[in-house]
Amino acid sequence: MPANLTPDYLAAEERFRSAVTPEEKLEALEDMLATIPKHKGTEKMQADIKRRIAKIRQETQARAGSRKRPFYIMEKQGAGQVAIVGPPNSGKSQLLASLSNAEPEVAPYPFTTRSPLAGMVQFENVQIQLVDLPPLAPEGSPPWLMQVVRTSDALLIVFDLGDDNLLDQLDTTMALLRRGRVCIAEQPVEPGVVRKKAVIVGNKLDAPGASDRLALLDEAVASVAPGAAGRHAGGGDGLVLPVSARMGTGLDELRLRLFEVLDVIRVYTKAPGKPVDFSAPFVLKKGTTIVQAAAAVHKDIAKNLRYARVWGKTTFEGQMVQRDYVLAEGDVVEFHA
Ligand SMILES: Nc1nc2c(ncn2[C@@H]2O[C@H](COP(=O)(O)OP(=O)(O)OP(=O)(O)O)[C@@H](O)[C@H]2O)c(=O)[nH]1
Ligand SMILES: [Mg+2]
Repeated sequence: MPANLTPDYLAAEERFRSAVTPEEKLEALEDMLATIPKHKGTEKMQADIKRRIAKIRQETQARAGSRKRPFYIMEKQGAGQVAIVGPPNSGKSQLLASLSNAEPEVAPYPFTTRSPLAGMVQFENVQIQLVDLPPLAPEGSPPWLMQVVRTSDALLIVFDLGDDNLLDQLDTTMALLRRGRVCIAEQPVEPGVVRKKAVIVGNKLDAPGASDRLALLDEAVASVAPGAAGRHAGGGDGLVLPVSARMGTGLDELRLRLFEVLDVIRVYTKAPGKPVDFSAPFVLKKGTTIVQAAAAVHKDIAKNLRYARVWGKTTFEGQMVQRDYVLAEGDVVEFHA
């Protein structure tokens, strides 16, 4: 019996043949099943399509199962992921609570935090992900902690300005990071050691004696990790940023430094003759070129790109630039094919 296949069915079958991913195949097969004429002559074909659908479903489910991440791997979100590290009880969780909507447990004794918790921090028109972690301590930290530290984009190291053993905190933290094969200073790294940029804060600025201890910490950081914190645009002369997570002091400056430590730029795209939407930046790595930015928007834009116009602090209004032009923070780009 002739199957009398419809154009819709044939189109779906064509899509199935050119499908690459299991998802595409599944979608095409489902369309084939929906559009195939339902009569005796197509019964075998229908059964065949159903069998193939079942097989793909089974395979994708099996894959999803085996790819399940361990609990401590936090999916990156926003402009970048910053891991909060430091000695016990320094106020890491309080900082996350003060900067984001997350509600970590905060308590006046050490080793309160046992598993990671992520929260999003708003900085102007972007969000930065912070991950609160158990403390780095000589008594021991969970074996997965350094893995989270190593895969993060940058670190927020929190010390306790209310603690007389402040310099021990610093030495111990640096030693434990090194043992975990992470370095934060601008030293040449040995194989297997990853270098992380860090924002270093002295928390509990409201505690008695905190300012004196801040001066000590600043000096010590300058000698053990010069350049660790990098240069920053905001105020504050020292490497260590003083904050009070409890009182909210210094948190605006901290948001800025969290953005800076990620080494990213914000770029805005516009269509010719249209206004710019400044609320939705593309967040790109420093050093990104025009053609790389185009690829981040859509691969076809990059492929067909002839030139772009850029409005920014380092260009004149609407300057024509080539594909290899390196973008700057805040640039507005108009792609031309
Ligand atoms: N005075 C003062 N106390 C603070 C500040 N921030 C946090 N604390 C207190 O310090 C204690 C420890 O705070 P947590 O945020 O739990 O410290 P943590 O670093 O997360 O501790 P662990 O999870 O054990 O590593 C709590 O009693 C907080 O209330 C601050 O800015 N000023
Ligand atoms: Mg904590």
